Amino acid sequence: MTTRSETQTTLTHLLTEIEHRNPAQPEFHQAAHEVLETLAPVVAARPEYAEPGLIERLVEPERQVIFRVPWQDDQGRVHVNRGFRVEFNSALGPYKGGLRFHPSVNLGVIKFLGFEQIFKNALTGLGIGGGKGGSDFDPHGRSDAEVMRFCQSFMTELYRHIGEHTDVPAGDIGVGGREIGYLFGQYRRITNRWEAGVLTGKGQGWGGSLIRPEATGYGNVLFAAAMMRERGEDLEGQTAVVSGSGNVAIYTIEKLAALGANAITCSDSSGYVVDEKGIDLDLLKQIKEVERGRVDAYAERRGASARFVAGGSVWDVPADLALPSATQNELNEADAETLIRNGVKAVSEGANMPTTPEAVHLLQKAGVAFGPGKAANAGGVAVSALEMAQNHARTAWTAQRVEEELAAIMTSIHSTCHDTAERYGAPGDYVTGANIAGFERVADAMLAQGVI
Ligand code: NDP
Ligand code: 2IT
Repeated sequence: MTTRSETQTTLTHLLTEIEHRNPAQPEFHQAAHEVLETLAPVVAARPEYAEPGLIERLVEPERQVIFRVPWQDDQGRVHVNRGFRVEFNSALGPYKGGLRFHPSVNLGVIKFLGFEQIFKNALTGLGIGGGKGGSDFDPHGRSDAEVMRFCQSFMTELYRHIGEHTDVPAGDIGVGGREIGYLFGQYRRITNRWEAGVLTGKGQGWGGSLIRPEATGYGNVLFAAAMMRERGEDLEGQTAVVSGSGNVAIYTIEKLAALGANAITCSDSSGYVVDEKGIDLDLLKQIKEVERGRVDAYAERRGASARFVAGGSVWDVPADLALPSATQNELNEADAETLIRNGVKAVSEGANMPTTPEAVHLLQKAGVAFGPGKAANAGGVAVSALEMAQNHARTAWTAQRVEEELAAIMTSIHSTCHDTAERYGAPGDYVTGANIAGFERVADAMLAQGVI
């Protein structure tokens, strides 16, 4: 019988090897550390998980595709971007995960996202494996025609790697309904197939699911509500700081309002807005979803209750709840100290890995309920899987049905993480609970399917 500390030593060696074999991929190292540092209790308790090679296979993507994406701007200039798809693990189902278009995208970023996605998708309880993709293309300031040409060029290479039973991409940063439309059109043209289930986040009327746009934000608020219930509280009357102003942030703010809480901030890469009366969602949606503008325009048009702070940290604004919904490592140690000083009760990650490891540690030590992204933001991919189910059945569910399923999935993820943490001696530690519960499901499937 291996002890926990022997197991931890083995996992630490493995982490060193991961760093060595994957140089210059700090985000991937961070994601691997976060998971492997919590697995010792389960690997020590269940000898089958100590089988040589199991965790080594888990941290090595099944396939990584990198390709050239040339496209022409409206002036006829040629640009060359890089496209990625990392097909990380298909033990539970077809690779599933979003596409990110952002200048910061590189292989390490896509690998961190793909690695997280394996455990997140396992936690949903649905039949989806883990993958992620994207490009260093920056859609900001590009015309619709330029975005269309880029998407068509991207899909002209990607199409050969994906399929409803193989790999099913969706949106992420910089990829929303508009981009999914252009990508789907090109896939359909090249393959001459109506294969609705090849992409999710499609428009309603041509295979999209109701509530998919809302699902990540709504799901995160439901997860935060479940954590608050554990503390004997609900969301009624709580104030919230939300970062970001994209898909996840907008529907986080919407669901908070529906449950009686008040989101008083949003942000983008230019700075943040504080609105004492609470964010006016119609105005934010108009500026972000229709005009594709910046958040300072919100403060300008909202009047006296709102102000724009250029740069700065949204986490300086005191609130009961914090829901980071922009990007990785956007909430650091100093931010965590400020949040704790201001009495934050819960932090729930709408974004992927937005909280640095030092910040997570501080928040947990201070007794703040902390919901890790792979559990808290799983509502998006869960409804993507429901979209796939509707596509396979050639049917469309009502919004009410999808919302009920989403709520049930989030409740189940919360209780799974909560109970697993308790079972492995870490009560209240949702990070450990999420990692172990996700790992158990994937590892069991990998063991059953042999060394592949
Ligand atoms: P969007 O592109 O719709 O919005 C992203 C928002 O975050 C924008 O306000 C953007 O500001 C801001 N942002 C992005 N990068 C940075 C950066 N480097 N610094 C500061 N601000 C930044 O993306 P989503 O809302 O879809 O995604 C947000 C997060 O949620 C990501 O971490 C994503 O991985 C995660 N997520 C998304 C899911 C989904 O279904 N869409 C599901 C689960 C997780 P700006 O416009 O100025 O760049
Ligand atoms: O990070 C994520 O879970 C997503 N971007 C959504 C993935 C999906 O396939 O819906």
